[in-house]
Amino acid sequence: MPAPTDKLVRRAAARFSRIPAENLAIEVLGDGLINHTYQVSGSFDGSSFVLQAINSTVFNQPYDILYNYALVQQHLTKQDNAVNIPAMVLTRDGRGMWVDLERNYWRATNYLPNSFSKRTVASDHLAYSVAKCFGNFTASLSSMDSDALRTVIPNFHDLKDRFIEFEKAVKSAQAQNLKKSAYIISELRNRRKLVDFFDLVQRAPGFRSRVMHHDCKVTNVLFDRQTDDAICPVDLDTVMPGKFFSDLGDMIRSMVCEEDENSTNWQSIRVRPDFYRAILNGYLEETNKIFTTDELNHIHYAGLFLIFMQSIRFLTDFLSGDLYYKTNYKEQNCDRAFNQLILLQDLERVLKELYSFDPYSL
Ligand code: GN1
Ligand code: MG
Repeated sequence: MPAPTDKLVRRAAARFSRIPAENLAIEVLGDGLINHTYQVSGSFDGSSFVLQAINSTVFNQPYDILYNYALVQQHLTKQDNAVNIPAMVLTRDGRGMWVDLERNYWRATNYLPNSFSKRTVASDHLAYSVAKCFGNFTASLSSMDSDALRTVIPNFHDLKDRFIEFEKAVKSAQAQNLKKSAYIISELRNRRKLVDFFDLVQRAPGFRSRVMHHDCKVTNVLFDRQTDDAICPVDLDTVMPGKFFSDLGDMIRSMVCEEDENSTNWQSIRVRPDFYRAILNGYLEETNKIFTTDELNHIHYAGLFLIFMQSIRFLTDFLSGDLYYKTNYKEQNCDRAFNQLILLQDLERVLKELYSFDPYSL
């Protein structure tokens, strides 16, 4: 999805604001790989909101996002001590979405004053704070019927399906791309056992269907400027039914390493064991009362699944001609896949050394 022109962004912003378009200050926000996101501020009263153009190739039922958002918000407001999520901002004529002539779907949420986001976390305490925040989200929504939510992207965290798509991409890839990624392909294939275990998670009743955020990377949580604590999850487009591993897994994936998924400082891509522990502690403090014994006994699969799946997804996109993720240079998706593979290998080492856990020994 090409970025909307400045003129179009301004027109969209004006739909959600009583302030005339020419008096709105607009800035690109965050570094999402799918949607285009902006912060819009009124020059009169200083109030801000977050405006987003939804990528309707990826989210082909954009109204389902609003439907799920409203259900989740309603449920959270009814729970004691539940995290809050930013309120939806409606268009001037009271709608949740504005669709322009190019069929871009625009929607908006409140900007929380004094909030900001981070690309990585610098201390294990911060990692703990993020994990506790998302843990609160999981636990507060565990009393909700997950089937009430719409499935916005079918098979989204389905490792089996992702692996099949990856093998298809390998079959139809160009020779030079196969050559460039031969090592990554073979290392990913060596980890087929993770797919088999995922298959069991899909079928066994001890792994419940749960409301999952499905994109719990650190950039999707807001921090408080004063206290530096995590205050609430954002980017709720992929909230839908899922399994226990998704949210914990993405937090591990995005916080356990001091480099993010775009880094090519291969030497620095490694797991910080104290951060791993802090993430588990923060998340489980909130969720151990709602997770089943099966889920708790298999908790170490969360990080492995998500990092493995992300490496597969980046490589699939590279092999298919970079159709899905935004990229800044030609082989970026291949680099991202390699980054995630190194992280996966290091997590396997840490789990074996510190937790005597080896997912491939079964
Ligand atoms: C995408 O657009 P963004 O950055 O919020 C992706 C996630 C990936 C992530 C990798 C709908 O999220 O699943 O984990 O990139 N979202 C979708 O950074 O595919
Ligand atoms: Mg997202």
